[in-house]
Amino acid sequence: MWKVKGIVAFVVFSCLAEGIYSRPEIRSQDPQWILELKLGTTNLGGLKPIINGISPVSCDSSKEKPSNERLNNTKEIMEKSTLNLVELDGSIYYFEKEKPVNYFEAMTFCKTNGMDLVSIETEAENEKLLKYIKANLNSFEHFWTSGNDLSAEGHFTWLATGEPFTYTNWKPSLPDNYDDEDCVELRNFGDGSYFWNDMKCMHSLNFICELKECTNFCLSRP
Ligand SMILES: [Ca+2]
Ligand SMILES: [Ca+2]
Repeated sequence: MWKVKGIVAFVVFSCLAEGIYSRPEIRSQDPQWILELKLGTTNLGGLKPIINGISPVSCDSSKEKPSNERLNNTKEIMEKSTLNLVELDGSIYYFEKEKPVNYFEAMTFCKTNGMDLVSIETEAENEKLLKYIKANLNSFEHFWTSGNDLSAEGHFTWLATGEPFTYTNWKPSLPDNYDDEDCVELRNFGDGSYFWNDMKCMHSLNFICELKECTNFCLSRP
């Protein structure tokens, strides 16, 4: 009997401790999707339908689509989206250049269109984006990515995937956290020189959305 009571007490204490010490700070100015993340009522891996009639891409590895079906899905999205999507080596991006917004508004825009702010995980992806920007958008200086160190200063992660940075392309001497900068931009420093910089999240910048089929993070889930 005492053993049962002990187990019950332990469970109750654990739940209380979880509530007291682990609950993220909820701020009224947070966008709805951030509130949902903090409250655990949404799943970052899930994608909303981009257009009526197109199913969201599943991140359940057991339901991974064959490559030809993925290609058809990509083509369908390219044909039907009202956004001016760009396909670069099989990946789909959206470059916002008309309406600069803060980091949170940029992520909200991407997510409500079935995408995420871009995560630049490899040198090949960075080069691919730069090649397109240099050829088409070289008059634009700033683009938000999904990178930030909001949760722990100096520890940068991609919000879209939850993964820490592995590949980076910081300008030398950056990130500098100047006046508490926590969100990562891809920036034209002039003369065709593009690097990453940490920037204050509330600045209004252009941004890049990325349509991810499914991340390694999702696929590694049981
Ligand atoms: Ca910072
Ligand atoms: Ca900086």
